[in-house]
Parts: sequence; C-alpha cells; structure tokens
Amino acid sequence: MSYNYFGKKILILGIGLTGISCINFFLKKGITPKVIDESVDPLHLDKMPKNIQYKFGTLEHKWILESDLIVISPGISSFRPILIKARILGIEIISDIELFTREAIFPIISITGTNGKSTVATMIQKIAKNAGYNACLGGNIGFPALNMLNKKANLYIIELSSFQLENTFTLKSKIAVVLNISEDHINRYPNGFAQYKKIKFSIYNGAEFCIINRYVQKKDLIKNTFKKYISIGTKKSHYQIYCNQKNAILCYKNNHVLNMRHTFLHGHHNYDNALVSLAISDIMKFPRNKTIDILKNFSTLPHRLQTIHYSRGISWINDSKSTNVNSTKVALDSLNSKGTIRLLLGGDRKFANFNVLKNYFKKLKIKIYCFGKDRIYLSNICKKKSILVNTLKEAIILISKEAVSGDTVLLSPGCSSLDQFSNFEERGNFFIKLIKEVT
Ligand code: UMA
Ligand code: ADP
Repeated sequence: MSYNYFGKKILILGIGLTGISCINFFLKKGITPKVIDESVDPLHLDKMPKNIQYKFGTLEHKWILESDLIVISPGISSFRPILIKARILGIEIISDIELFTREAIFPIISITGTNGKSTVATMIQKIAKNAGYNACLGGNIGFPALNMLNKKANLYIIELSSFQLENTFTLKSKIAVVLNISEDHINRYPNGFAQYKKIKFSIYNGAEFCIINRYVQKKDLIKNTFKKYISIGTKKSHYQIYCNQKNAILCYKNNHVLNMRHTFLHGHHNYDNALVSLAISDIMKFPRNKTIDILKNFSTLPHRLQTIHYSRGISWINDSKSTNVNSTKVALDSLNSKGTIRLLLGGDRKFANFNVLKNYFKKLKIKIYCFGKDRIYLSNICKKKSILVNTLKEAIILISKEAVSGDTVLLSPGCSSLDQFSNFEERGNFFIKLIKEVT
C-alpha cells in the first residue's frame, strides 16, 4: 500500500532526534510539516531546517486539533488528554516507526524487550554484515529509523521501545522478538505493567517469524496467538542453553552449537542475548560459521557491565545503561566478587518496585550507595547496608576511602539518569572520569 501525505496538515510533536528525522522525511517529499515542542529551548533546535512553522513551550491545542496527521516523538506520552481527544476526533497519531515501516522495502528484524535490545541488535547487525548484507541498524538505539531510508541497505534491524510501539500499527517484520519483560516505565502507563507488556507484545503483529522466550510467554498464549514461531529458553524450546557448573552451551534442538567459554561474553543474560542472535541468524539463513565468528569475538557495548579499571585488587565496573531494576539484578548475578560489592544505585526509578532486590541485598556482602532523586526509597530496600549520598561524586569519594583489595565497585543504578545527567552515557562517562581521579 502506498501512502500519500500531500494535502494533509501534518504536525510533528517533539523536535529531538525523532522530530528532526520526521521533518526531513516530509521535506524530501516536498511537504512542509509544522512542529510543536514543549521546551522553550529544545536541545536539537540547531538541527531544525529553516522555514518550518513552530510553537515552542506548550502543546498548542489549536494546532493539534486542526491537523490531519500527527507524528509523535517517543518521549511524549500519547495518553495526554489533548491527544486522546484528537484521536477521538479521528486525527491520526503515529510514530516515526509507523512512517518508516510504510516506506521500507527490505526485510525488517524488530527487537524489543526490557533489556538487551541494543546488545542483540548490534550482534545481529555484525552477523548480517559478516554474512554479506548491507545491514542498517536504527530506532531506539539512537539513530532514528527514518534516517535508515537514506542509507544503502538491503536489511533493516530496528530496536524498538514501548514508547515507539505505542503508535506503530502496520509493522511487518520478517522477524520480531520480545527478549524479556520486567517492570520499567511504569510512570508512563496509566494501566501499569499490564499495559506496558501488551504494547511490547504488539511487535509480533504482522510478523512473519516470531521468536518467543518461553520464560516470558505463557504456554496457552503461545499456542493461540502464534502460527509460526521459534522458541527460546526452556529445555522444550527450539533453542536452549545447556548449563552445568563449568559450561554454558548454546544449543539448537539439543545439539551443541557454541560453548560460551570460547566467547568474551559474561553473565547468563549475555548467553540469552547470544542465543536469540543465533535464532535470528538461522531464520535469516546466515551461514553458521559467520554467526559463530561474530559471537565468539563480540565484546560488551560501552556502559554495559564494562570493567573500566582494576588496581590494588579493586574492580571498577560501569553498567550505567542499567536503567531498571532487572538490569541491576542481572549485574549482581554475573559478578564473581570475593570482597564487598560496592553498588552505586540511584537516579529516577520511574515508579518501579525494587523489592525484588531485597533478598539479593540480604544474602550478598554488599554496601549500597544510594544517590539522586530516589535515594531515600532505594536506601530503604535494605537500610542496614545502605548509605545515603546526594551525588555519584560523593559516593565515589566515600568508596575511594573504604574500598579494599577484593572489592568490586559497580555502577548499576537501576534508574533513569535524567534527574542528574542528560543521559546514561553522560552518567557512565562521569563515573569513568571519577575513577581516574581517585585511583
Ligand atoms: N518533549 C516534549 N514533551 C514531552 C517530552 C519531550 O515536548 O513530554 C520534547 C523535548 O523537549 C525534546 C523532544 O521532545 O525537544 C525530545 O523527544 P524524545 O524525548 O522523543 O527524544 P528523541 O531525541 O527524539 O529520542 C528518541 C528516543 N527517546 C526517548 O524515547 C525518550 C531515543 O531513545 C531514541 O534513540 C531516538 O528517539 C531515536 O529513535 C532514548 C531513550 O531513552 C535512548 N529511550 C528509552 C529507553 O531506552 O529506555 C525508551
Ligand atoms: P537495552 O537496549 O534494552 O537497554 P542493553 O543491551 O543496552 O539493553 O543493556 C541494558 C542493560 O541491561 C545493561 O545493564 C545490561 O547489562 C543489561 N542486559 C543486557 N542484556 C540483558 C538481558 N538479556 N537480560 C537482562 N539484562 C540485560
């Protein structure tokens, strides 16, 4: 189906990376959209093309209600009353991903989940390239999907957030996967976790192959929902991980494919990521040796459980990309610390419940340094082992005096960074800078 946007009043909400990519998309078609941003001085204003009509500082109701098509940035909630009203009046509200999928003429591999999206999406891109594809990677990973249309490509890999999926309706993926689901972004959804989950699962709509994590989806739901699916996770799945005390081996139908000892990947969560990548690669019929080659040599992305420094017997690990409670849990699972774990936990918890860490904290030899907006809530998870500080810097100064040989200092904040930093990269880089100063 080809979509015609001529003669329509088009409005872009938000002028961040997404908004700019949408403006350029329409300008290329000879259509000039209008733009609204609630900030009086949007961060990416310098990238806005000239001669665009804009309103900054408020969601201008008049402009919203007189549009035919609204393209909404993921950071703006589509549950805002004025947008609900617009929808009732028949105004179309879509995401940039919806625009992208309407135009894309090459296969799309769509990846969502609470954690591991960027890691898996990057693995797949590397494998696809190794197999000879012009594989382009975009979406929530930081490169807006629409910008991929300007690249030479014959395969698209898109990382999708729930925010983007909220307003995506005709996605037709060759392969779609929900890697895992745990509590995140609860502050965004009026109906809580159930709504977040439902939106994540909408990635499967229209997909040719659905990869199902059997630990995530209920058995009856799988049977009733999916005609064609490939399962991962449990012993009964197509793809499994065989584990004993010494080895973790990726298997396909119980046949060994790759021993994780021969890779640089650590932690069970990363074995899961490799398993999904193997399943996707097999569906795509990438030669197995090309897949194994990449999995063997793949090292963790920056800010994901990255050992930054080791001196005087103390390890310093940056996991700034941990922005929800489950990523902190897997970080603790994957550590092998002889001494005290000095966990830096803090930021904006986005209304999430952190009780799942309670037992971990009880069992572990751990000291928790709680900083940022939700520090008091976080310090209450295990009062006895927690220390309240205002900032990451304060915590590091304290740790530099307290840490001894055998200890592990772990920044795995489990929270969004936006209360004190502009993003997780800035938080991670600041941590690295502080490490250099104190070691
Ligand atoms: N704005 C408003 N009102 C609001 C919120 C934002 O007017 O209520 C305006 C801001 O003033 C700003 C613009 O909207 O000028 C920013 O839009 P945005 O927040 O949607 O950010 P983009 O720059 O377009 O980046 C978005 C994704 N951001 C979010 O989902 C919050 C990026 O994911 C993504 O890489 C990019 O599109 C390209 O697709 C970031 C992210 O934090 C990394 N994602 C969340 C996550 O991973 O947990 C979902
Ligand atoms: P996302 O793009 O979904 O945020 P990343 O690959 O960037 O995922 O990793 C984000 C955080 O989640 C990091 O702290 C990382 O160590 C952790 N993580 C990575 N893969 C998984 C997984 N499969 N399950 C749980 N946590 C994971």
